[in-house]
Amino acid sequence: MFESRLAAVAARIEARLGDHLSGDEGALAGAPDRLLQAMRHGALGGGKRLRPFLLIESAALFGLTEDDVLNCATALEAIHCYSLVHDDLPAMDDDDLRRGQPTVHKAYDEATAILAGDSLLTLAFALVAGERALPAEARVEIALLLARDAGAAGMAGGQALDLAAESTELSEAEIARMQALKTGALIAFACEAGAIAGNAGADERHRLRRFGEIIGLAFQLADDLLDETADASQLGKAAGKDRARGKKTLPALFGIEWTRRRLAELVAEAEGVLAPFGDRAEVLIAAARFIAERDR
Ligand code: GRG
Repeated sequence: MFESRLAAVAARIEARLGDHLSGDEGALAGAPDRLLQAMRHGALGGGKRLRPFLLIESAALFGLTEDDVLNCATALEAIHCYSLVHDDLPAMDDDDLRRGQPTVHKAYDEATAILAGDSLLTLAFALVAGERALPAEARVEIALLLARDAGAAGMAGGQALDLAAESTELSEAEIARMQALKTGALIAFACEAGAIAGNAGADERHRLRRFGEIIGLAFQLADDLLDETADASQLGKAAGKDRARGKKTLPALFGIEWTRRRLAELVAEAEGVLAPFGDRAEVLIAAARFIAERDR
């Protein structure tokens, strides 16, 4: 049930991204063909689309439909895809493959990959601004939150801390901060943006943010656990490099059993935060479980 709902949202995000990246309309009308192709390469044909799913389901808690927030959800996925395109660059993780395909700089070239990432990031703000079903104040608030959570005080800042960690050892608390920004900020944004779109009260909005932060932690922990339990042949190049560099992760420090227990605790905490919503939060709770127990 949960997986089919996720697949349905993923298909809609794929279609909406595809429409925008055709370059036939909106902010991308008239963009150079090769750049559009590189953007499509980086954004289409793969990915779980979890972040837009969380945004849509958070908004649904307040009675909004998928159509009401589809552009905001697509914007979030565009930013996620930009981050992956840039993360794969030689100056960052230097990866050849992403989602089973050559990375954008391998399929095109480095400069084009930088520009494709830049353009996906920029597109995101046009999509939020154009979310016609939402009042203008909500669009502005979501855009400001997105700027914080994707930028230097959020995901990009977390990436900077991660890169700096290659030359210094991080403490457990520093690892947690880096991950909360690098991976957690966009996931927390997804849930809080749904609450803003739904005109939630302060307490409800705070609960959605907190839920997002908790499942963001679980997401990263599950990712590190997948790397830790994979044998060398299953490891992606990035994870293999991380392991070779001796990069510290919590599963590497505390072991697999500790990690599984911690994941179960995080799911229970996430459930507690959403308890006041009762059965309405069922899909979000299922998402938390999926994130903690995922095998991909
Ligand atoms: C370059 C500004 C900038 C930021 C990069 C997100 C990120 C920051 C780097 C990605 C590196 C990485 C593999 C992090 C681990 C967690 C993560 C974000 C995994 C990929 O997300 P999924 O599993 O990917 O949602 P799909 O392919 O499903 O979209």
